[in-house]
Amino acid sequence: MMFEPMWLSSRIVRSIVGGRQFFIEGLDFNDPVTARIYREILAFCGGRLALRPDQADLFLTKVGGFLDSDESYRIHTDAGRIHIEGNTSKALLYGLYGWIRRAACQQEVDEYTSTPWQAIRMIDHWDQLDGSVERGYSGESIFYGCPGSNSHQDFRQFSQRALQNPFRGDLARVEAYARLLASVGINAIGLNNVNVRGQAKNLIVEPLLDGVVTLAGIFLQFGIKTYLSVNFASPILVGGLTTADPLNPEVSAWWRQVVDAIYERIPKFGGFLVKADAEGEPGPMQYGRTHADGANMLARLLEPHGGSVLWRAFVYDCHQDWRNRSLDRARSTFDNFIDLDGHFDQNVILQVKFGPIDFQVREPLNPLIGQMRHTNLMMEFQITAEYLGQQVDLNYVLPQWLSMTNWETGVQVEDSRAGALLPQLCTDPARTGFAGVSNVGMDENWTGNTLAQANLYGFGRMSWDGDIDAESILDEWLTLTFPDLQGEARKSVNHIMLTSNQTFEDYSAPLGVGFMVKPGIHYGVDVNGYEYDRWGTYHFADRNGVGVDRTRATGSGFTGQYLPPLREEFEKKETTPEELLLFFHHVSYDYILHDGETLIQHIYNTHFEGVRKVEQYISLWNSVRGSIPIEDWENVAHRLQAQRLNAIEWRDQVNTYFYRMSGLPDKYGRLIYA
Ligand code: GCV
Repeated sequence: MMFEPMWLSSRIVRSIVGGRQFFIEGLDFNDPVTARIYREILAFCGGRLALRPDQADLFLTKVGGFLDSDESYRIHTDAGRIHIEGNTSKALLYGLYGWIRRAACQQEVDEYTSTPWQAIRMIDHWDQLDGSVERGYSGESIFYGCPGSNSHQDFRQFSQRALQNPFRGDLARVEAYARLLASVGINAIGLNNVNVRGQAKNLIVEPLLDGVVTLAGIFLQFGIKTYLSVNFASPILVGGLTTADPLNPEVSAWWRQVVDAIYERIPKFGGFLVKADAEGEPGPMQYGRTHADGANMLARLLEPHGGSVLWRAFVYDCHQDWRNRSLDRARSTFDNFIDLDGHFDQNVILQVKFGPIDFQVREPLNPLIGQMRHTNLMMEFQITAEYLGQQVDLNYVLPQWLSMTNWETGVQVEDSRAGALLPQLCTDPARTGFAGVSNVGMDENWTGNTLAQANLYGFGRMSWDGDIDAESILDEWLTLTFPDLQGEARKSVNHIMLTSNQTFEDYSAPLGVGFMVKPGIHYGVDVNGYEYDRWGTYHFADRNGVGVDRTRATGSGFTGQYLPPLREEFEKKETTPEELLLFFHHVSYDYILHDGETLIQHIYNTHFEGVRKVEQYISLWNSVRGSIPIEDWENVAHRLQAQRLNAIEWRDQVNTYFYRMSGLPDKYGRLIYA
């Protein structure tokens, strides 16, 4: 199957690199990244090799350690000749792609030095061995499934669909993917779903390990370390033991031989990603042990090889009784992990979702970030748009993610933004970073909605550059992806994308209350879909008001998990940022917001406005026909029609629901289905 080049079209790359003479110095030929650099220059970029420095117009030079990190690079121009320098081959690969990007985007290359602010910049795949992708909206897995097939639905019958050889074997696509990821600085990848089902539990042993070795080999050439998700009960499920108790010597002995055998085949293997004691997955708590006991047992086996354990902090009670108002899912991550601070080994990393619930369109920062002081953390983002329109509805999500990474935590350090804290409050700065759940699949354009490519691009860019903003990222992506898009047409696409996250929020759940989606699939409106369910995601609407009281004074006390001044700000309605009002408070419908409108009127206004904006997007998109390759234009045009219907359904159900609850009419007299 064919695939689009996304932001790395050979047309652009060759227009910048083609015909240039490279002189490469100081690299070690036994290193896979070095070999890859030569192939990239000659085969992918269309450059040539100069035999002598005086013939060259571009120099790639490994230098002796004067840059900030082994991934930093420097670009400078001297008498019209470009110099790219770095301490390692990997840094030079980043420098090469950094230079191509900067040249294509007409950014300065005379003197430019770049160092990533996050050490680990990881993509997590929720791909499964039968070819399906949990929460995937872009076709089947690029790693697993039958060659040529792209139609698997996730019916969760994995054992019945075990394949002889689950690996898809489309290595050209994997290579292109690795290149795309490296070009935006990604240096780690998780190859399989954190819910380790069916045959996936056997990826850690032969014969399936063989396929992992092949994939890891490709990623390694691009400086990307491979990780595998493991089932905590593997000693039972794979090893035939009777227990997976982390403190049982037979259990750790079993894991030891698994780990040693993996490193024999993949010496640069990154380690294990573990979802334990969460949403039905097995874990150490089943044996009366702690998360630290479980994580450290694995960490000690990986440590001699330089590997890490990425332990997910997404742990909560998913059998909550909705009648029990003393429980609050938002508290879970903090309550489960804060007392374990300082108890995790140095090669354990807690992977924490950015918000306390689950990738909703509006959440506050997870309070664990900034309060775990002696534990390595990674912030987790969801590039795949599970709750954000599933790559049907348009959602350029960088404004939201950056509001999380730049969130001021109030911690007394020089740079107290959430993202900056990770390497400051930890036991090993090299073991902190960002992880994003992949949004790619076998669709020709990789991401279902072509414009969703920008989120993958943006995740890489924001993981590397701590000072970049959503507009600059979009600007780069548009230049690289649609080089012919200019003038008014470009302004229109820019406007649509930059406002799309807010628009989605406008027509979906209001002011941070979240989860008014259809249960299970999580696309489309169902105001009470989760209200009387076990998942702990409630809005508590009644005839007086809506929202979750999480105050210390009268609610769940979640506000107390924050440091001052946030714990005080969130405690009172008046000082809570308005976009999070219903996350923290149960608010009456006639409460007056900052703009003078009542809460109920705000709900009506934003929902009418959300649909209006989508309709405006449709007419703007019609106006750019001809400025964008027709298949991409049609891809988005179809989805905008579906988004319009979705937005209308959200508007009408939400407005009707709250009208019936409150009995308060829209002051502008618009149509609400009473
Ligand atoms: C991989 C949410 C999603 C699940 C996902 C889970 C997680 O609950 O709906 O599909 O499981 O998050 O992050 O582990």
